[in-house]
Amino acid sequence: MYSGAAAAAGPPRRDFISVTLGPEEAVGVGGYNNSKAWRRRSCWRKWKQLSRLQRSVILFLFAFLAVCGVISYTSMGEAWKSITNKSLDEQRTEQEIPGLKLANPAVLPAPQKADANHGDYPELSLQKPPKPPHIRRGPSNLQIKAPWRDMRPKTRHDTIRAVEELVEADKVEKTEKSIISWRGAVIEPDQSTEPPSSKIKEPEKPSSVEAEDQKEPVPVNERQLAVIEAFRHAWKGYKDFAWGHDELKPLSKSYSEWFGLGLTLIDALDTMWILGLKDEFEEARKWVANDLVFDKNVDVNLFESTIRILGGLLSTYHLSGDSLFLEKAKDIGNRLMPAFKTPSKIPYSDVNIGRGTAHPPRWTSDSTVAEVTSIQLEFRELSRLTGDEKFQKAVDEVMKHVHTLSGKNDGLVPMFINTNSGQFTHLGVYTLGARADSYYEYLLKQWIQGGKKENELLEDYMRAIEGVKKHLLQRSEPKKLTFVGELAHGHFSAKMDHLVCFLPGTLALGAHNGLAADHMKLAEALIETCYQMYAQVETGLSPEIVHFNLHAQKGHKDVEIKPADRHNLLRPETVESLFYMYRFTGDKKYQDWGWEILQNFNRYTRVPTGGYTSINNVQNPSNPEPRDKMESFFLGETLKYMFLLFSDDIDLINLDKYVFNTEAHPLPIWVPA
Ligand code: DMJ
Repeated sequence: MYSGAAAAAGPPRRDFISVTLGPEEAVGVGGYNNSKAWRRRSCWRKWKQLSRLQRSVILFLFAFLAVCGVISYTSMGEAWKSITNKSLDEQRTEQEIPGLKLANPAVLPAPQKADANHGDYPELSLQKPPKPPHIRRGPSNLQIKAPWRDMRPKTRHDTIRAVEELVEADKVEKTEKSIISWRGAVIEPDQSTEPPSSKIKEPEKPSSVEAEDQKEPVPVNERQLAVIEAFRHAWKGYKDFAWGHDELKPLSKSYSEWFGLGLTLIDALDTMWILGLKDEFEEARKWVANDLVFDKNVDVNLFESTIRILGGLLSTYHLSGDSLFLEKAKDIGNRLMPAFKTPSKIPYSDVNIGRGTAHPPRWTSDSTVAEVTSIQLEFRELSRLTGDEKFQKAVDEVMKHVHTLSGKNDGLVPMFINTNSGQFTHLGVYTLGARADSYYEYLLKQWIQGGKKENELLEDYMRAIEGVKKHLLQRSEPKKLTFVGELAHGHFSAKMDHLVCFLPGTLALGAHNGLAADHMKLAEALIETCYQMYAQVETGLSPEIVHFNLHAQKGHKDVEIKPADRHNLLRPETVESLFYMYRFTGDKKYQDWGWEILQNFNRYTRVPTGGYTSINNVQNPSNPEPRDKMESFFLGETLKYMFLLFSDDIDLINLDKYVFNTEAHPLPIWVPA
């Protein structure tokens, strides 16, 4: 407003604050004066010029602003203080909790994150850490990253490393998702029928023939059906009267215990598999899963439990692929190991599988040579499957030691060996029957199992067969049957155990594997003799022991039987050799001989209410004197070899892929990796 006009209009109205500028104060008139004194004087003059009301309003406004300033300063200070204190508390907590301690505590408070309130709920926070942005399974070092690491500026190197880590983590995840199957094939978990924890890692070397080579049971012929019928009849007796016990007593409809480990059931498992008896197999499997317990205070014979139980479980594992049987095999294998804790490392005959102690028989510190040298196939296979070499080491040591021992006669071994000295005892008696038989069998079979590389085994086998030829072979009269007798302190005895009838089969197996052709000739001659041990007897069943006539006498056959030897225990050896002979020659006469034997078992040993029985007198068809006992090897061996003998399928347990232990349990031949 222009002040000259207001003056001309009379005194100004007091209600208005008006500022009248004097001429010296006018800008541009008399120059610009901005000195402090001038400004102070000017302000004061202006303040004086204000009305009282105007001055009161201004003072009130200043006072109001001052009060507001004090109040807001106080509350903001509190807020700041609380923010600062919380941040420090958090730092302290993180540095004090084990596992969360920072190697290099941050100098500045860490930036607050949206979820960074774990200080308020430490338990929750520690138990369940916040998920990282990418969730993947894998080793924790690939997942857990220090929080500060991600906050560093990313260099090119960091980015490459991060990608590498992701690739690594992805690989780990894929590996974890894939499971190695028992057959050694990689399968996806959803294809797997078993939880991953029960999968068995297949050893890398040496690898075995894969079990998938085994075909589903092929259609069976009439003779095989007869074997299946015989098996079912035997099984019925066992199931009805002896379920879960060692042996059936079919006449008294009860059972006998030897080890109390369901011996017949275990011995028969792989026979049921081979015969295609799946229902029976499943039922027996359930018993193994639920009732077979080795943690028992019981003495078992090392050899018998190895060939029947360990061997049976291992072969059933191979045929069925069911890891239950391997787990059980490992259990019994471990429990048998105390037997090897002897001064000489030649094992004791008996082990208490519950207590972990072992001892020789009460009357001697000797072990039987066949027993300590016929557990090797099983323990070696157990090592291969478990990757634990202790089993193989223990039994290999026995073989190496026996290899070096003196006291042999052109490769033939005595029957006893001392567990203290490690030396043979009772020198001078040589047999291929009881107490020595499977020593010879296992020399060849270990050599085959191991891929024909262990030359000492082959050497000992070849030398022994030469020893048999030189010292033990003779011909009987009148039929001139070749037989294997015994040598006692230089005297030949024309005695032959039925047990020796494993030999034609073993010789044929050796010849099939490239050994001397004359071994096959000898096998052919010996299997004829073994057959005659049945054919020349009234019941058509062999006695336990025969004596051959060396001199022709009118009215006498080749075979003589002493009263103490005329029992038959349902043994397998002749049928076993018939099987090998048929496999390698295709000569049907071997099947026919086996068929005769089966019919005679049915005629003289079958118990109508279920089961078969050993008999006391093979010479009395009208009363063979049943003994009331069915040995486990009748189901484990005799009927199995019968079934295989009548089969024309060479892949039904292919002999280039499997080697039978001495209880007829097939184990894989190791193939080079
Ligand atoms: C079985 O236990 C085995 O075959 C062993 O080698 C000898 N004895 C019986 C069968 O006769």
